[in-house]
Amino acid sequence: MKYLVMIPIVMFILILSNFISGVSGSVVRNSFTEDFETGYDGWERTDGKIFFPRTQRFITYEGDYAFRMTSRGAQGYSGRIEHQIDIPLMPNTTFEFAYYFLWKRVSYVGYQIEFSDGKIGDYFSLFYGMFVNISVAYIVQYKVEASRAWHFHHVNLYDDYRNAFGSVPSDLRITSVSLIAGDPYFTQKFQTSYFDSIKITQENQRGDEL
Ligand SMILES: [Ca+2]
Repeated sequence: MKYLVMIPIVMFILILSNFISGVSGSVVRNSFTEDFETGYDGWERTDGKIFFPRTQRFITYEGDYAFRMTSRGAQGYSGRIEHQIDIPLMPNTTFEFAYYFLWKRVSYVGYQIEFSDGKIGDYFSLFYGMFVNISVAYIVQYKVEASRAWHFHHVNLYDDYRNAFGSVPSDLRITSVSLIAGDPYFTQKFQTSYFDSIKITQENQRGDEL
């Protein structure tokens, strides 16, 4: 008798789990979240020399872990670690991120967004140097931020893109997000930076996430 009852229950659980994975699958397509609580799968070095990249729990913004990048590079980047994504850019697309730096030995530390038309958006804490928007890249720079403190920012990617380039193609997508430490003056000094709480998502008018 027990088995007869269990079979429908098992079937119900299987159907329910399919339904849940189907729902979360649709959420994944429109948003990206990384909190580094379970490692850093999907993140790949693309520039610079990076020493012992890892998640660690001594300096975190949220949860038990954040990602640590110690880099010393060339070609303009001290270090750059990229994650491919594929998310449409819509009027309600927002980008949240947190970073922390032990010191200011290179020019900047922050994040880079790439779009499907090849254009770029940079969001970084400026240590020194001067950067201006160019035809393929816009820069949002946060000045005079303290070392050894977390800095969290929340921006609207659509507004930033439109303000920089005038209009937004209707089918534009976000193709990657990178953790960056920029060394365009080729100091080649060691820079240690921490990253956490990354979220690219579509917020509705009530401030909820779709
Ligand atoms: Ca975390």
